[in-house]
Amino acid sequence: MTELLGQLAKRVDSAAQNATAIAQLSNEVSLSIADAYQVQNLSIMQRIQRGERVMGVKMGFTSRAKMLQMGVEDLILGQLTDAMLIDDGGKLDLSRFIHPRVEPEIAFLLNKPLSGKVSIAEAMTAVAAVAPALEVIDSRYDNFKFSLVDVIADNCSSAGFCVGTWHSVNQGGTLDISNLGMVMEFDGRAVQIGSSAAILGNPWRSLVEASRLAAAVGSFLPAGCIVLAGAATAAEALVIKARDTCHVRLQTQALGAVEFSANMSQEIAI
Ligand code: OOG
Ligand code: MG
Repeated sequence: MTELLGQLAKRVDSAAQNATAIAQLSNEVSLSIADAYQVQNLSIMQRIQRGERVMGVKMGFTSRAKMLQMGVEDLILGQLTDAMLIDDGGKLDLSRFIHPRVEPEIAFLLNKPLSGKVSIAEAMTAVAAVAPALEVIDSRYDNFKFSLVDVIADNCSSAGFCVGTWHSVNQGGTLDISNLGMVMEFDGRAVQIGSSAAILGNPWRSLVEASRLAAAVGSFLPAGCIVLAGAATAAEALVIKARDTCHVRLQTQALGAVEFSANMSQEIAI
């Protein structure tokens, strides 16, 4: 079984590297959730062998809008590496991806580890700062369609993340992020509008769930880790023509904005 899981990890990893879609793994093999997380871990090990460094984790399906869009109703946890980081205000080359989508998120920066079952109050004391974030997802599966185990094995579609200015939460009391307006724009046009309340009713809850899910796979969230809380709205397809640019921006209440410019460095052969 371990050998099979290793082969599946190579399959999702090379699909990501070559920006080529593959068939869902579940068409061929029956995987448990634990198997799927093992495939995810083995694929991250491939990245580490190429010199990438794990910077954090991301939660998925923490909002109703995302569950409905993708037809999956369970929370999932994926891993973020430095190769996925997009500078705030930076450029993103979309030719690296298969069918990228972008979603509005909130990021946490931990200054203490979190492990196992924790309360919201405990989770809060482990957080140094909060920031607005944009996540780029790119399922390695044909037509962006998958089952729960498929998406877990594919590192929860993780492809890129862009974090805005960090707002310290430990200085001068609390920062209320429970119901912040979030507007995601493509070239100045609003494409998704929502509230941080859509993330499990309160984004802090996502941190509690991230700690629980990490423990379920024998892991924890270390100090210095970035945690993406999950999209507040449905994801928006980032489709542009060769040589065009799309300016993607998320404006949030209280936390400010985060943005990047997406372009295609290569012509797409038709
Ligand atoms: C899976 C990733 C979900 C989120 O924020 O809910 C996710 C997907 O939709 O492909 O990142
Ligand atoms: Mg996301």
